[in-house]
Amino acid sequence: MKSNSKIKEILKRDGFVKVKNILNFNKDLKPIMKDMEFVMDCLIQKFAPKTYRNKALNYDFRKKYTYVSKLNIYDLDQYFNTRLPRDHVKKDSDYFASHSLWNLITNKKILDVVEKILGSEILSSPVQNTRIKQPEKKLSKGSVHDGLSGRTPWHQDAAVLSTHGQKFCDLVTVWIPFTKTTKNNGCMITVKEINKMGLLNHISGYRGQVEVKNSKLLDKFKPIYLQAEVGDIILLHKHSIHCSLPNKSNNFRISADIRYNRAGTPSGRKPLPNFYVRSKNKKNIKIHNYKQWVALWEKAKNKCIPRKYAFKYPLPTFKHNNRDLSNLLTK
Ligand SMILES: O=C(O)CCC(=O)C(=O)O
Ligand SMILES: [Fe+2]
Repeated sequence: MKSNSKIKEILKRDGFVKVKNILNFNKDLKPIMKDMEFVMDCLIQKFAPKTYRNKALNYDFRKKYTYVSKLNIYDLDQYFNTRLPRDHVKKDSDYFASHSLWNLITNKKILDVVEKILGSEILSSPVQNTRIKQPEKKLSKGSVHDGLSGRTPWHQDAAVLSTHGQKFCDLVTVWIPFTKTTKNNGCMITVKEINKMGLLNHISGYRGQVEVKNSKLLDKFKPIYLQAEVGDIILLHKHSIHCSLPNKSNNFRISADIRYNRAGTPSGRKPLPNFYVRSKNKKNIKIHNYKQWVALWEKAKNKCIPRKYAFKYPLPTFKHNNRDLSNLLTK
C-alpha cells in the first residue's frame, strides 16, 4: 500500500487515488449483496402477483433485481439506499441501513486508509449511497440520468453539503466497487488536478441532481477513467469533479460510496448521524454497534419529519458567477 504521506499528497494533487486490494469480496462485500437480495425478496413478497412469487424468489441476483425493477414500485432505489430519502421524510420511510453496511462503514482496513488522509480523529459522514446500475438498455427513460441507477452528472461532492459544510467540512469519499468496474459498464471519470479549482458553481440539473454549471466545458479535458477491481477502493477529494458513464454492458455495476469527515469539521447534513468511528481517545467512540447506529438514523428521521426533508442542496451554489467553470477556465 502507498505510504501515509503519499496517499494524502496524491489525493491533494490529483483529486483521486485508487488503493488496491483493500477489501475481501466474501468477507466485506458479499454480505451486503446478500442483504440487497433479502430486500428484493421482501419486495417480491409485498408487490409481486401471488402466482409469480415463488418463481421470482428463486431467481439469481440479477434476474431478481430486473424483475423487481419492473414491478413499478414507487421510489425503488430508496429501498437499497443507505440513507433517509432526501424529501418527504415520513415515519415509515425505509432505507438500507443493514448490519453488513455498518460493518463496511466501520471496516478497519478502510479506516486505516482514511486515517492517512484525515488523521486519527474520524467521523462517519451521513452522505452515503449504494448504487445498483443495471445495463442502461434495461432502464426506463426516466432513470437513465438518475445517479443511483443510471449515469451521474459532473459534480463535486462538496456541493451536496450545506453552505457551512461546503466551507468547513474536511471530507473524503471512499468509492467501493462490488463488481469489476470498467469504461464499458459505467465507471466514474474525472479530470486530473481539476480539484485545485476549489468549489465551483453548481446548478440543479436534469431531474434535480446537482451538476457543475457549464459542465459541457469539461468534455474537452482528457478524462481519467476510474476503473477498479473488486477489493480496490477509490478515494475522491471533496473538490474532485467527477461523473459516471452509462452502463453499456450486459451486466450490473454495483457500488457503495461512503464518506468520512475530520472530527471538528461539520458534516454539512445536520441532523443526520455524524459520529466518531476512530479516535485516539476511546471515550469519543459512543456508537459501538449496528443497533446504536440505526437508532441514530431513526432519531434523525424524527427530527426531519416536521420539516419534511432530510437534506437540501443550496443551489445554485453561488448566486454570483465568479465561481462558474466558464469564468475560471478563461482566466
Ligand atoms: O458511482 C457513481 O456513479 C457516482 C459516485 C459518486 O459520484 C461518488 O461516489 O461521489
Ligand atoms: Fe460524487
